[in-house]
Amino acid sequence: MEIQTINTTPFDDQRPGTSGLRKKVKVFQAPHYLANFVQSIFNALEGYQGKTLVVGGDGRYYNREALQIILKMAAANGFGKVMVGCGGILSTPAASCVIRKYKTFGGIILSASHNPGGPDDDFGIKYNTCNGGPAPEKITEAIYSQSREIAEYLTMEAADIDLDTIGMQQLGNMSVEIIDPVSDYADMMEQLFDFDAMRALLTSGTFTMRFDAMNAVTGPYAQEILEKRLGAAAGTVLRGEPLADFGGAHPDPNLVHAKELVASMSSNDAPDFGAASDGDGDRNMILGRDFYVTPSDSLAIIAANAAHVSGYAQGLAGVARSMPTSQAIDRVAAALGIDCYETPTGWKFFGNLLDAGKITLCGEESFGTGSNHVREKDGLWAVLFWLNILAVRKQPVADIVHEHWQQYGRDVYTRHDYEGIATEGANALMQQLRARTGELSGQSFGDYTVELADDFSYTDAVDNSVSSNQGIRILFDNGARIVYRLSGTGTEGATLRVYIEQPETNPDKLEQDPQVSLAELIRLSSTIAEIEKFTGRTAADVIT
Ligand code: G16
Repeated sequence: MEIQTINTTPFDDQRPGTSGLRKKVKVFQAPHYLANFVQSIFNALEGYQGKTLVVGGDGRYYNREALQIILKMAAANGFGKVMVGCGGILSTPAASCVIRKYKTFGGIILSASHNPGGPDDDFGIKYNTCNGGPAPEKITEAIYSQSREIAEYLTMEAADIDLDTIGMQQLGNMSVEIIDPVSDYADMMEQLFDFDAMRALLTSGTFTMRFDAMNAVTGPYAQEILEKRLGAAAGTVLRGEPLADFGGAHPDPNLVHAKELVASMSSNDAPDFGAASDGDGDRNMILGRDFYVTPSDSLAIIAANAAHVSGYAQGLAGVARSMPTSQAIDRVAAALGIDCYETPTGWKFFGNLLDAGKITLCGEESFGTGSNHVREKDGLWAVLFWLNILAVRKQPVADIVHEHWQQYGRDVYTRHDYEGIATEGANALMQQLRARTGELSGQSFGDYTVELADDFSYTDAVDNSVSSNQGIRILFDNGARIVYRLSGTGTEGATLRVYIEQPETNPDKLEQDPQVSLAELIRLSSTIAEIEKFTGRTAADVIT
């Protein structure tokens, strides 16, 4: 098997976004496109000769072809071994778990997360470092600069690896180990949670749950853990087989894209607990009977109830949330007397805080929750955390949330997304807002007076690195906030995200629909940023 040097020229659009490089499948299929990026990853790294790499993906269209390309390139570049999930499958949190458990050099995860899959839809690739987490900005920027000057890449002429048989194979001097993608992860969950109590609840005959795997990667993990190890009734896991195109569905666990599950939670025979996960298994949505738990509330409630869960009962070192995530977790941290960090959007910003032991739990409004058990957000972990709380507290989901609001107050919250808007208009909107932050401070809009408006900048509490331009914040003197940022995960045009939040402590108003409670702020969010003028849109496409 001979190593081949292939001449190539740079592509100018390979800067990783919020979470790796995401493009249409057809872009990745263009000659040299994927190989250029993979070689750029390797060129940005040092000291991997003879070391082990983990590779796997969410099973979406082009996953297998991409894996074969990466395996040959890893062999030609001198890796000693690659561990691959059987069938090319590894959920994002499971990949993080395997990287950490086997102390590998790093890993490559193939996924475009919650974006649709199929020949005309999205694909993605990202590099994770030896801590199991997404590469920090200094590495993603180094990969990008390599991609701008790449002139050749290394590969190997060899037969394809059999991805479907567990065991060892050889590719040149590199060994390839096909591993069970589920068992290491499932074993870890068994260490963190009280499986006996959860099994007792699920087999009690008085409690039912439904988990929607959305035809995506979490199906086999949920079947093993919920149905096999915890004894949940067969059929508890819906849409459990990972499909290359997610069955034509959009694997994003929110009220819009998991609508069958949401509808079933309001039916006469609704289960007690409902949950869903996304394309690559790192996001989660939590539902009770006729009740939706916002991701921001879910994070706060998990933190407030950590003492009930054996893996976390020893106490929390601290917590963190991304800037646009609601301040519900801040209230819990204050009550517990622990630090609460505010980071930019992107799981990579939690890595240093977790590694340094400054935080135990962290989460984002974008349906991401996690802990120091891995270095990715973890959908099934969040679902199991809730199940553990339900097994101990023996109350309905809605009651647990209502009691939480009574105790801590509620941060009424909504996110309005304007999708697929023209990039120029989106950039112009952000630029004018940025330019006006100074003049906005002190201005009043009806009952709302701006205390501070700025473009969020973050200084890492561990390595002091600074990340600027992370979103426009408008903070009002009554604790309300409006935040504007452009998504860094889309593949078509731009998506403007507007995050709207207001604290509520009046017991009579705690239960109100957020779209009603926040009506005035929602209106202000549109007029202050002149959304219609810059985007032509009068209403958001997705409201969560
Ligand atoms: C990724 C990141 C998250 C981020 C989310 C949304 O999630 O890992 O940290 O919150 O994107 O980012 P944006 O608002 O820029 O679209 P995932 O699940 O897509 O990998």
